[in-house]
Amino acid sequence: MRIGIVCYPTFGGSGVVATELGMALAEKGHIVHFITYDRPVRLRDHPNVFYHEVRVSDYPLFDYQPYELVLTSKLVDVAKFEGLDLMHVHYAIPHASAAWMAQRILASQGIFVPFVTTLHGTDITLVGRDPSFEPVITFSMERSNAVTAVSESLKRDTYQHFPLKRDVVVIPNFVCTDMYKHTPDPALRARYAPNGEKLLVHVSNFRAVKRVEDVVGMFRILREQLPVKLLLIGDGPERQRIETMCRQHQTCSVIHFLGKMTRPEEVMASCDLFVLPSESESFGLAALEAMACGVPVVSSDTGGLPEVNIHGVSGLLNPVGDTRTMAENAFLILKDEASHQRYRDGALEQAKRFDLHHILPRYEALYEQVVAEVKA
Ligand code: GMT
Repeated sequence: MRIGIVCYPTFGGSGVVATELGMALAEKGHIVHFITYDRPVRLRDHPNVFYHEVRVSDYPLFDYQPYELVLTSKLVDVAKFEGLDLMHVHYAIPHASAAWMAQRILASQGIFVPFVTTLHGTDITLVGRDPSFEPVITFSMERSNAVTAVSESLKRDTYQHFPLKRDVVVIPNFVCTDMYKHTPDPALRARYAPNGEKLLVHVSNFRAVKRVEDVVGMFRILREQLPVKLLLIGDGPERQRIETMCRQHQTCSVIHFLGKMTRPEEVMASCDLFVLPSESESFGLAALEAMACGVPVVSSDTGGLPEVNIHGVSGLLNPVGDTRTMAENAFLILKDEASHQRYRDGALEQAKRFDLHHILPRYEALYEQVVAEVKA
């Protein structure tokens, strides 16, 4: 198949999922065209992968550049000249409405290209709930040839927040377990945990919804009981505040900010516990990636996280904001080797359920169904 993929090319989970999906499809012989405003961070060179940049003009009349229109034109162009069978847009805003517009323009020229919309979370639970977006999102979801959500929880949220009548198919996020292994790097451990401390890790875009202050909060409580260090990976609006907080607490020698990394799993694979205390999380891809490295997870009990992190198996779930319980649960996991190993094994087993090889055929089957429906 010839598939056009639209996503946000940044470090967010939706862009990672879209890119890894495209790479896996290319590996299976599909031709994949990425249509994005920048090269997706996880995109690798492959003979079946092509990248088309959406270049928004900086005409001085525009206070706000019309990204959606430029994307629409690009979609029309790529669909027409590369002979796309299907467009797959990740994140509803504004990708689903751009795809619908492109579809209508193509149809006016006698070309019919279906599109699949994948909902990732904040497009529904945060940004999408803004009433100024609601009519467009509802409309473009209704007009998508298929809509998928990355968890049962996100599917429920979608029906709760939008007056949607159509089906939403759940296809969970995935991880390539061949790429993620528990392979501790002795040099990294020597650098950050020279005295055999347990290494805690958190990866996010440091937005308020991630509650990074709770990672630091639970870490400070846990530190009273256990020799631990903390690695914070990623960057975003909250980073400065968190860094200032750590300086005030004089914890700079035990908390390390590593910034944005293209391959965080290389660090995670050397860590002992992943912490994800988010306010809301439709899935929690970073937690799944940690689990695939054999790293148990202490997370909040919110959104899609209980579908990914199984309480008592791959890690432990906690009420949002309850840093004391998070610290107690982290202690339960790390307190002795037997317990830690049991959770490590549980994390690996649970990650295998989301292996790429199980999930990819579900997308392929959906694509085939959608293409067959429009041909019928
Ligand atoms: O978490 C973010 O802030 C980024 C956001 C995105 O759109 O990239 O992530 C969402 O999509 C990910 C991939 O499907 C999910 O794993 C995240 O849970 C989801 N984030 C939220 O729901 C807050």
